[in-house]
Amino acid sequence: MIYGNCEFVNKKYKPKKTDLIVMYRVEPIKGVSLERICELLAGESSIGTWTKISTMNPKIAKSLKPSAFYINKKKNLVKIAYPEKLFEKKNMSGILSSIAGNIYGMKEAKKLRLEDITFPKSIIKSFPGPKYGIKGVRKISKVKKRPLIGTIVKPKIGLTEKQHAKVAYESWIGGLDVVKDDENLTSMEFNNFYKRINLTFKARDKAEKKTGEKKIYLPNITAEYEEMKKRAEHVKKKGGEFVMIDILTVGWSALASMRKVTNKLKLAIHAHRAMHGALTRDPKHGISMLTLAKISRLMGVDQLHIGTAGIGKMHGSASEELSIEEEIEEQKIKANPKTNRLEQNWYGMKPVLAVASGGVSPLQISEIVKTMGTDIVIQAGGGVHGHPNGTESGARAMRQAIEATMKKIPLKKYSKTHKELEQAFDKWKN
Ligand code: CAP
Ligand code: MG
Repeated sequence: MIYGNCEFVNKKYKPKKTDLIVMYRVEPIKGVSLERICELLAGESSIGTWTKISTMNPKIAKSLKPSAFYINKKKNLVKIAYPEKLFEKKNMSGILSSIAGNIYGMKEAKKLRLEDITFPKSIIKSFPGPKYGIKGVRKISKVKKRPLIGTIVKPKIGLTEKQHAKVAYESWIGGLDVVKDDENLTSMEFNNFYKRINLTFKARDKAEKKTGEKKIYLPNITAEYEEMKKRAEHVKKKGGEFVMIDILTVGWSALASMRKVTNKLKLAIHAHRAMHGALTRDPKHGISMLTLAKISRLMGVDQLHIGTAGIGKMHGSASEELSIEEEIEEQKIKANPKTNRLEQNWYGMKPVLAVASGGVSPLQISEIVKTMGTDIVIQAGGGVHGHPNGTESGARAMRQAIEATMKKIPLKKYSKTHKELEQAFDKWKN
C-alpha cells in the first residue's frame, strides 16, 4: 500500500535515537484500515502527497521517509518515527505544521489525537528551555520548601487599576507569595495595563516592607508581539521579575520571540494555558496536554498551569495531570503504555514549575500537596476573594492551610485555632 511514491508502513523498522517519534490515536472512517491511515498520516506529515509525483526521487525518499512502525488495533494507537532531518531545529511552528498540521483535515480519519512525542537530542538542544525553572523561581521567591501560594485578582475583569492594586496588596499582606492578573485581563478602557503595573508594583513594595517577605506579581502581558515586548520592558522597569503570557492564544512563534526578550530582560515566564481545552479535551481528538506541556518546556516557560490532579473546577484526570507534572519536572521519562506515554530524555533542560489552579479553596491545599507534592504553585482566585471576611482573610486562610499541611496537621484541627481557616470551612465545608 503506498501513498504517492512511498510506502510508509514498516513494522520491522527499529526507531533510531535520532528519530522524532510521534504516538497518534486515530479513528478511521468506516472501511479504512489503520494501515492505510498510517500511510496517509506519515506521508502527509512529511514528504508524501495523494498521487505519484515526478519530482520525487529515491534519494529524498531514502533519507527523509518516516516509518509507521507500531500499529495497535485494539487501542487505535500508532507510532511513527520521523528522521530528524525532516525538521528545522528550534522552529516549533515548522515542526508542528508537519506532525500536527494537514493530517487533522484528512477525510479518512474521523478522529485524530496526538498523544505524545519523543524529541531527539538535537531538537531538544536546539530549544532554550526555561531560563529559571524550579530552582530559579524558588530563588526569586525565597520560598525554599513549601509550595508557593498565590491568587488571581478577581473579578477577572472589572476592577480599576487602583482597585486591582488594593486587592493585590491585601492578598500579599494576608500571606500570599504570588498575585497574578487573570488570563483575559490585558489593557482595558477602565484598567490600563501601564497604570495597573505602576500601581500594583507600588503595592508590592509596600507589602514587602510591611511583611518582610518577598512578594511576586505576575502581570499578564498578552498582546500582539511588539506590544507584548513593550509591556515586558515596562514590567522590568518597574521592578518585576515575571511576566505572564497566555501561551496558546499568542502562539508558539510569539512565545519563542518573547523567550528571547525575557532572556535579555532577565524575566521569568508564567505560562497560562487558556484555550488548551479546545485541543486537549476530547480524549480521541486534538493534541494532549502532555504534548503541549512538553512543547512549553522546550520553548522555555518557567511555570505552567497543568490542572489540579482532578481536585479543582477544571476538567482533567489525576493520572493525566500527574504525568504532565512528572514530564515537566523530571529529567528522564520512561515509556508507559498505560498512560500512552513515550520515553523522553530532557538532556539537562531545566524543569518547569507546575501551577495547580482552578476552583481551589484553602480547604483543598492538603489534598493538592499530598497528590502533587511541594514543587508547585497553588493558586486560588474565588477561594481567596470569596472568603466571608474578604481578600486579606482569604489570603490568611490559604497561608494557614499551607502551614498546617507542611506541619502535617489536619486542616480541620488547625482551623480550631485559626479563625480565617475556620471561616473558610464555614463557607466551603469540605
Ligand atoms: C482560576 C483561574 C485560572 C484557571 C485556569 C480562572 O480562578 O484564574 O485561569 O486556573 O485553568 O480564571 O479560572 P479560580 P487551568 O481560582 O477562581 O477558579 O489552571 O486548569 O489552566
Ligand atoms: Mg484565570
